[in-house]
Amino acid sequence: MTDFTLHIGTRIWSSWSLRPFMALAATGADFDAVVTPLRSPATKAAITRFSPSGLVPVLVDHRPEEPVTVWDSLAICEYLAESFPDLWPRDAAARAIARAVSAEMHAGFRSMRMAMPMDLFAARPGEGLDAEGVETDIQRIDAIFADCRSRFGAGGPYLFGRFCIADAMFAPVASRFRTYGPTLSDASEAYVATLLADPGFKAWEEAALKEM
Ligand SMILES: N[C@@H](CCC(=O)N[C@@H](CS)C(=O)NCC(=O)O)C(=O)O
Repeated sequence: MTDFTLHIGTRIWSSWSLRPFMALAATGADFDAVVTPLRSPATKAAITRFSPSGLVPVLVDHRPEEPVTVWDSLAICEYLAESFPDLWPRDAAARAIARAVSAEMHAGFRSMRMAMPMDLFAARPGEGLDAEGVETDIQRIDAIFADCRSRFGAGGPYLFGRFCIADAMFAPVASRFRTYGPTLSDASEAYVATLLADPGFKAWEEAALKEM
């Protein structure tokens, strides 16, 4: 048996599932990803069998003493960071900002989420960009990317230099930006390219192709 099972939704759509997948992939831990197909009449009943919230993602840590089940993408990432502390920046100030932007992503940007749903391999340039609130969301995300890269990114191409949970949280945004093509600053363009080339993201795409 692997150390972890990560229950996820259909990869082309499940933006919430992509986040802990990216974090788990970055740890190098041994894990299985188990897909529950979304958008089917059977979805809710199937997810409810293993998920207390009725939502994916869900992580099961197969500890010999007692398995631990964790739901919610950010809670799963935090749980992983207990065992893999490098999932957050080491510096306390950088770690605090990484947590703040992760929480902001987790709780916000509803207009962008609604108007620009993740659809991994789709190309819909311009669609959804004029919906109410979308421009404001995109400008704020662009500012987060540019600010983190300039203040904390000296050690590598990710928001805080090397990969951390904040990058996992924004990976679905990179996919959305590729699909819908908003205008971004040069710093954000470069960072989006980094996320799209990340080995965890590539592994997700490869598995998504096999799911289709
Ligand atoms: N806040 C939750 C949101 C999870 C969520 O909304 N998951 C969607 C799939 S991406 C889901 O499970 N939907 C259930 C359904 O479609 O019935 C998290 O961060 O994990």
